[in-house]
Amino acid sequence: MENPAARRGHPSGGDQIVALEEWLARHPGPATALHDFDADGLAAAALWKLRLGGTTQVVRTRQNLPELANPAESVFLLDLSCPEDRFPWELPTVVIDHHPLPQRPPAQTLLIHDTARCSAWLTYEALWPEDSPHAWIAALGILSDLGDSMPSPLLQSQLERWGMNPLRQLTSLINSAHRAAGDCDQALLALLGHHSPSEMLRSDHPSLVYLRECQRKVRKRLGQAKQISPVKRGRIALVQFESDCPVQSVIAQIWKSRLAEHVVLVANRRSDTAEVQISARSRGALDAGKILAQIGLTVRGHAQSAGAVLKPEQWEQILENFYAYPHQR
Ligand SMILES: [Mn+2]
Repeated sequence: MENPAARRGHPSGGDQIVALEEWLARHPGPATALHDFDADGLAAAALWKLRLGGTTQVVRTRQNLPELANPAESVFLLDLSCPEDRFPWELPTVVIDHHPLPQRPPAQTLLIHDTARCSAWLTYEALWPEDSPHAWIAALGILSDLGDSMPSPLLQSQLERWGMNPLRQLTSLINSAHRAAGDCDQALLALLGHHSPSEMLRSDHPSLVYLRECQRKVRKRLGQAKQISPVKRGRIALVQFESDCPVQSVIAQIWKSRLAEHVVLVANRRSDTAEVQISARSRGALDAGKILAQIGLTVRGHAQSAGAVLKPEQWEQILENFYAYPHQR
């Protein structure tokens, strides 16, 4: 069998992709792809739908997986981690993801997994030949999750072809849907409905009109949140604000570059929902999860990039621990 992944230096030597080919042959029935709401998850979903044509369903919270909204015979889980033990459905499932794997992935699961890549990148490699016209969509996912200096031949070839600015602008537009607490299906429609970055940037398609509106709202909210100064206790720098947009990870990213010695902890007390959204970032050897555990806060994700969603009363308790923190050391 032809094995493009092996040629591209895929870490599994292409085994995962051969396994996916076999899996697709065994499960020809209707499939649903559950996907994350950011540019990586949306790009993965667009690449999946362009190739397999099934139903997509955006997952609005990363805390738990929803029930399937449509009947399906198999499921793809894109950029949503992999749960421990079981899914909320009893269907054969493919997980395409780059987050750390659980101890016991659910039975009947095919894993397309690599922590050194991102989900759009893995989806593109698994489903598309190297020179497909959709490579720019994968590049948006890589740019959003891994940054422009990622030594990915796929990303670098697309940056050369289309330019850094257009791809950055599109990544920002795609991400503005979830950052404005808006309709992420509009971002998916925008990716599916355009043939190139330049066409999409110039487009007056309703999905683009919508995304530009989201982007204006996000810029306004970010401008407000950027005014807040961090409060430091021990190795933790806390930035706390109230907003109707989930902009906490952008704010955490901004402070991370200025606070190399601290775990940046951003708390967004959502004014439109009864939730406090947490985003944590750190640099170097600082493990955000370990340091935040010292104030009783459990975050999910990577050592240097993690998050959580708390009830206001849970957050109040964490805040108390935070202000008492230096005395506990
Ligand atoms: Mn991702």
